[in-house]
Amino acid sequence: MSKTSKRTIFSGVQPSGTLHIGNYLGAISNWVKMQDEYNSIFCVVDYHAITVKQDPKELSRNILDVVKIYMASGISAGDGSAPGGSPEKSVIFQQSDVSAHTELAWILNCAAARVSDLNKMTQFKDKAGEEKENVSVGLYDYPILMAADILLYDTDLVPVGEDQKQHVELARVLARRFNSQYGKVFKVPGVEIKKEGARIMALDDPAKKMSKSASPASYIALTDTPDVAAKKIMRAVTDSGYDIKYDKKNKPAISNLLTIYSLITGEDIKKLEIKCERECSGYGDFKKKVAEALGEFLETFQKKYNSFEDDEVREILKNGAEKVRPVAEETLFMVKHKLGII
Ligand code: AQP
Repeated sequence: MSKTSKRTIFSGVQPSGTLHIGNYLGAISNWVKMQDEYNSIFCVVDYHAITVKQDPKELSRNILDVVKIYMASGISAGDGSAPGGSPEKSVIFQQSDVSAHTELAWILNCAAARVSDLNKMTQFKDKAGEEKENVSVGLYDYPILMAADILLYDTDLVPVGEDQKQHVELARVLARRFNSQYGKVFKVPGVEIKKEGARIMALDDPAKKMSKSASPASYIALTDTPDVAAKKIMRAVTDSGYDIKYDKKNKPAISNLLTIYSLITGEDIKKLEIKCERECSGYGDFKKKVAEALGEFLETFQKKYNSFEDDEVREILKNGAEKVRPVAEETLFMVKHKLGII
């Protein structure tokens, strides 16, 4: 991959479990829209996943499955000749295949990041909770590796869900700090967050974000059958009252379901409120509609998802790493040169 005149986007997903509609609606669907306009690099961030314990067999399965999710969502990588393939618009690769990521992370740890930067990270506080003395050092340092991922590729924009905004802001701080101390190497990246769907909430607790490491009842996996998804929607918590109204403060659960319904169908939330007022006699009817729309979406999505072979995916990852490695190594070389290592 050579540096092009197009602006570059970089983003990734951890292969830390089954991807859910939050990952899709908040991040991946946005990548699909952006890939025509941008030089697009999408990573399977396996080194991020091992910041918490992973079962080795499941991890290697999840790495391939994340690529299948990217492709089923509409990310086109590969040469288009494989079954289900389409013309290449994006590069997909596995983080651990390009060693410059961990090398740069170490350098940023030493030459740019401060303990006080990491102490501000809210995701660490949420994920570590009471266990903060016992979790891995990697979980604490995760945002520095994420900064390295982004900064290696002269990234202009990082499209992510809202939970990752603070991490991208840290990447900006580290880029500026390194540049001012050692001379300019890094482009300072921007963050791109969708207006709707940037934070899809858990079905069992609308105060928490939908998360793949939480209980399966709290999320709709992109691989859930329509029946399983319908059961989860029907059991989702609701708010007091009867109105089907978007009101995040007073009706967080219904607002979350309305957001999902709107993004899946492409219908405006206001129109859906009117439709539901006319056609639903309560939350039960409303949930049935959401479940039906989700079922249709999942069926189409999974047809594509199941059409990809493991070997095809391995080939895409291998080719992707070969394309991005020279760009990453060039940036790393410049960094090492500025530091006086090379
Ligand atoms: N609930 C969400 N709503 C909108 N966007 C979301 N994202 C994650 N959850 C939601 C976005 O999906 C992308 C990939 O996320 P990730 O897997 O790299 O890590 P995460 O943000 O920590 O997601 P999870 O599901 O909560 O994973 P686990 O449980 O493994 O930590 C990111 O752009 C993220 O913002």
